[in-house]
Amino acid sequence: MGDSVNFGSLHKVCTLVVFLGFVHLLCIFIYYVKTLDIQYLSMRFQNIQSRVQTGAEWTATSAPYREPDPPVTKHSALSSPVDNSSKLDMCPDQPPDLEGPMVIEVSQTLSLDIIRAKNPELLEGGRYKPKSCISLQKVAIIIPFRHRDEHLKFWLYYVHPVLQRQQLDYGLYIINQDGEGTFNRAKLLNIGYAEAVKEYEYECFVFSDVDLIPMDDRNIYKCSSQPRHLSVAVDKFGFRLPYAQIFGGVSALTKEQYLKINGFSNNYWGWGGEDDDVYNRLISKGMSVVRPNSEVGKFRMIRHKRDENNEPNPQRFDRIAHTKETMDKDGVNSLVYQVVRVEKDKLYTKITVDVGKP
Ligand code: BGN
Repeated sequence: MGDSVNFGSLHKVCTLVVFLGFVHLLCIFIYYVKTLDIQYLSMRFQNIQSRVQTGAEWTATSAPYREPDPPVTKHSALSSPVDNSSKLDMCPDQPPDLEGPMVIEVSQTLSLDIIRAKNPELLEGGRYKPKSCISLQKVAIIIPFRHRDEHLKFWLYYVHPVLQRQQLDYGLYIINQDGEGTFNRAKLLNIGYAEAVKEYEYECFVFSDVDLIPMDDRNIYKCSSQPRHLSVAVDKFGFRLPYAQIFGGVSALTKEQYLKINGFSNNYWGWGGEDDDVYNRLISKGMSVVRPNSEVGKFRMIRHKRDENNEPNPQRFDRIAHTKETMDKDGVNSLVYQVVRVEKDKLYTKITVDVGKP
């Protein structure tokens, strides 16, 4: 009888101990959950997810070129000492100071000092943004270049004031091919893109030949919802579009449009075809080309003799016949080059590059 009483109380004590143990564990668990930073965890989770996505995009091609981290915007370089940009309105769709048709004279002698004096609001590297409003787009203007200093002076003299009247937040990049090897225009344009995005959060890229001067400032150097061809009526072609698919001369692509087509081909050495290849890329990705009318789209081409080491490329016909098959492997994801020199002037950023050989 006494034994059974002892066993009964022992059972009660054990039940109590187990119960207290359970309550203790429950308290620890509740405390742990309360101290967790749920927001931090969800951020970490999103971060991991987005890295997996971007990684897949780039590693699939084992590309030497990588999209850089977003540049740290150096506000001090572009704003007045007291940054009042938060109080500014967006610039209007139609900039108020445009002049319309312009007279372009390419016979006078110009010096860089005269051009610098004419553009006092430019900042180091050929950068500008309006003081009175927030630009609608941040635009990188990219010019492929070699031995065309006289043409560049006319371009700077005429186009810088136009871009400022157009109220653009812009930077000018002259991509100079080093050495005397065969010229590669499209690869220089890819390099311009890759170098510009390292410096600023450009949203739009205008690719321009150095010898093309707009004759009407209503032809705004910015991007549209579809890729834009700006040089539609060049004097050399009788102010007419030479053929419906032309995309050379001056054209504008948003960052998204450019990346969708994997940039431009790096394999067009010598003159011709690289712009037709870009057109094929755009069409194959379901985009179309938009243009201003032939009044607004007038351009003067500065006359020149054929450049040395830029002979018509005999491979261009074959290459443009195979754009669709090659474009995913040949473009900004396979871009390899060496920067030889970077010069920052008030009028431009000039980047001399080694593009290699065919
Ligand atoms: C085309 C060139 C373009 C050039 C325009 C204008 C070719 C490819 C073979 C048909 N295309 O003939 O690259 O921009 O002329 O000069 O040569």
